Parts: sequence; C-alpha cells; structure tokens
Amino acid sequence: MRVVLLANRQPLSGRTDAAGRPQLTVGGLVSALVPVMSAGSGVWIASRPESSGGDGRIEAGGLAVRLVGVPDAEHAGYYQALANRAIWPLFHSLIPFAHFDLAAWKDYVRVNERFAEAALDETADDDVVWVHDYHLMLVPRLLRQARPSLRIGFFLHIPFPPFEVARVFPWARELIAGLLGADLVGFHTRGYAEDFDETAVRLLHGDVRRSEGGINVGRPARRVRVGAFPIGIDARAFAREAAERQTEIAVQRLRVALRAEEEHRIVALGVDRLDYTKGILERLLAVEQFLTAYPRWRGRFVFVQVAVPSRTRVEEYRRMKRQIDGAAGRINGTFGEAGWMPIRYLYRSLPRRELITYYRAADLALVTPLRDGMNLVAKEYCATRIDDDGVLILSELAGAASELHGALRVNPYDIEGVAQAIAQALAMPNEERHRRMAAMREHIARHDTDWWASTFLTELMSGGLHREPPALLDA
Ligand code: GDG
Repeated sequence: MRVVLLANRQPLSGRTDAAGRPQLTVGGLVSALVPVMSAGSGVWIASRPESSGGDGRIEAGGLAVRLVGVPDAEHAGYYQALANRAIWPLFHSLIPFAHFDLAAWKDYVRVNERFAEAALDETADDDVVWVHDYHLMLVPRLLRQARPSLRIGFFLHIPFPPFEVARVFPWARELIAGLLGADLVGFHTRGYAEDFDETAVRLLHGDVRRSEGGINVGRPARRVRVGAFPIGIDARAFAREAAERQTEIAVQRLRVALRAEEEHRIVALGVDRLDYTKGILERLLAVEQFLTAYPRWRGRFVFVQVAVPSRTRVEEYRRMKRQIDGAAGRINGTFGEAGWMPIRYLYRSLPRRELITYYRAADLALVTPLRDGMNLVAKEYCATRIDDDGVLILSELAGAASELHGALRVNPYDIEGVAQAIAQALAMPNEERHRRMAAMREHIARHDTDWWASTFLTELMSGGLHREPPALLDA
C-alpha cells in the first residue's frame, strides 16, 4: 500500500547536520510523520511559496516530497491569516486571539484546491490519501467529489473545540463538510472526537446523522468513521540516543555548568515553540510564585526554558515574545544573585542531541500548555528518562493528560497550583518518582509512532467500527 500524505509543511529544512544527514523542520507533526514516511514508498505533498521556489520535488533521507507552488500573497492569506490567525486560536478555544478575514478565507479555499489537484495527480486507484491538520480541512471533500471511490483519511493534530466555540468560525459549515469527505477522521482524544460529532450534527442538521462510531452523511448515507488515535513518538530512538555515551557526557557537562551537582540544584525544564497556547508566560509566573512561596529553594532551583522561534511575523506572537522576555528579565532581576539566576532562557532551536541532553539533565519537566492537541514534549521527556527518574508536571488541558497518568496534573491558569505542584515534585519520594515514570515510559513505548500510524491506517483500510482505541483513554 502506498500512502500519499498531505501536510502544509515540508519536513526537510534544506540544511544538513555535521554527519551530512538532512535536517528536519521543528514541530510536532513533522516529528511524528517522518518516521512513518521514510519507511515506505509514499510521497509527502507540501506547499511552497513562489518566492521560495514554488513547484518542485525533493528526495532526501528516504523521503519523497512534492512541493505545491503557491503565489506569495495567496500563501500569506491561507497560512498566516487564515490557518494561523483564525483556525489555530479558535480551535485552542482562545477566541480573543482569532481574526477572520474573507479574502484570507478565499486564499485558504484556493490553496486547498491546489493540494487536492496535486494529490489527484499523484494518486493511483489503490493508494490511500492521508490528509493532515487544520491547514487542509477542505481537501477530503474536494478529493471525494473528484474520485468517489478513493480511500481518504484525515487526522487533526490540534484540539477540536466544543460546538459553541466551533460555531464562531464564519465558515464552520464548509470546514466540517470538508472533513466529512473522508472515510475516517481521527483526533488525539475521545473528547475532541465527541465535540466534532456534536458540531457536525448541529451545524449540518438534516444532512448529517450520528451513528455508532461515526456519522452518516447524505441520502443514501455514506458512512464517515470518527475516532481517537492518540499520537505517539519514536520512543525507541529517544531511549537509544539518551543512552549513548556522548549524551551521558553532555548531560554531566550541562549539570556541572548549571552547578546542579556541586550546589544540589534542581533543574526544571520547559521546551516549546514560542506560541501563546503553550502557556510559557503563565509558567514563568508560576516559577516566580514558587520562589516567593518557598524561599528556601532560592539559589537551589534553576528553570531552563527552550523557546523555539515560531510564526515570528504574526503580531500576537511578537507581543507575546516581548511579554515573556520582560517576565524572565524581571524574575531574574528580582531573585538573581552573583552566582545564581533562576531562569535560563534559550530563544532558539536546539539540535536533537542537545534537546535530548536537556531532557535527561532535567529533574522535572514543566509541560503546562493552556490547550494542546497532544504535546509530544511530555512524551519525549519520559522516553529519554531511561533511569526511570524525573517528574512530569502536565497541564490537564493537553491531550497527553488523557494518557500520562503518572504525571502531576495541573491547571495551567492556576499559578499558585502550578507553584505547589513544583514543591510537590521536589518532595516526592524516590520510590514514587520511579513508579510513576516507569508506568509512563511503558505506555509511551507501547503506543509509539508506528502503533499510531498503523492503527490509523489499518482502520482506514478495514472499514470497521472504531471508537475505542486500544489505549486506555479518559475523555
Ligand atoms: C502540534 C500540536 C501535537 C521543540 N523544540 C525543539 C524541538 N522541538 C520538537 C519537539 C517535539 C516538537 O518539536 C513539538 O511538538 P509538540 O507536540 O510539543 O507541539 P506542536 O509543534 O505544537 O505540535 C501538538 C503535535 O502537533 C503532533 O500531533 O502533539 O498538540 O500542537 O517533537 O521535540 N526539536 C529540536 N530542537 C528544539 O529546540 N530538534
């Protein structure tokens, strides 16, 4: 079976690492799908603005990529204005961040048409098409209209919002009808799948009826299956790289540089794209609150925040960066001393080995998004803790909270609650830390990227019912 995969962003950054291997672009979707696509014979279709080269094909690192050229102005409307400034904030239930613009919507429609045309061109009758994420929600319907018998899957990497939020989107009916062109629509959690079902039925009433494990569309009815497929990571690769001698040495060096051993300092870590959904500002305020409420930890607690630049041309992101810079400076100014600064703030993307070094060096990870489809950083942190040590503090508003029961759960808006969770993590007995981490590692190892992709694709091919994924999930 050949998979034709559609995702806005192409996975190859165009750069190579020291060993000459192609470097990947940073982001959850790319991290998850590259292992799937580099193992097979399929093609990855992505967009590229004309000024960056437009139409093209690239093959590297076992990946075949077809690039769909898009005029720059149209790309800006589709990507910056509609996908990133309208759908992204709204689907994370952050309504005040959302901006709606008819011209941008038209660009979105046009780019979705371009993707559908490229997919039809690449796809033989027995191939399957797997469409990804919120940039391409109209594509399944366009493909269904052009080729009714095609196998089409869609996976949404971000949350699906409750009906009352979804209906705010001025073209919500078109988006939902777009997705209903698929045979199978997948989400990270059962909660998102249920919100989608409810939204579809209430917005498109008459044409759409609920059925066990999915939705019936039109008359005679065509069945669209809807299910939860929590995304995994390449857990084995993370564990292997974490165990390498080179990583061990780097971890020791880093802990020495942070004076973690010599002065018994605790190292806490946050890793995110710099995005307002990730709750970085609130997390800094929680660190400030922790140092205020538990003064005995001053001088003995270091919080490292890695923030990867993202969507730097969007105004909301620039404003948020100024706020985060300001808060980090203020907290260091208030508490810092000659030999100790509570916050180390890295505003750049780290090479993968360095990222793994930070994961392994951290006594606790603060993963506190305001809303997050899944959050792979939480899973990666656990997968690298091959010593079964370390504490994960996890937002209950991240999809990952449905699976990672060994984490300390927090409400990211509750600054005092997060500060208390830090204190609880620091007081946790060794045995409890190990037990919690071992359970999470085992779950992550069993439900890895291969498990996720094969569960989705098997379901897409089988045509059976799917509501309960094999993993145990909360709503
Ligand atoms: C979307 C959804 C969902 C981060 N910093 C560096 C770096 N990263 C990598 C991490 C991880 C990925 O980026 C981030 O993934 P997340 O899942 O945390 O977040 P999003 O980018 O928002 O992803 C999310 C995901 O899609 C998958 O469905 O989980 O909810 O929002 O893999 O390792 N990688 C490197 N250097 C860094 O500095 N090399």
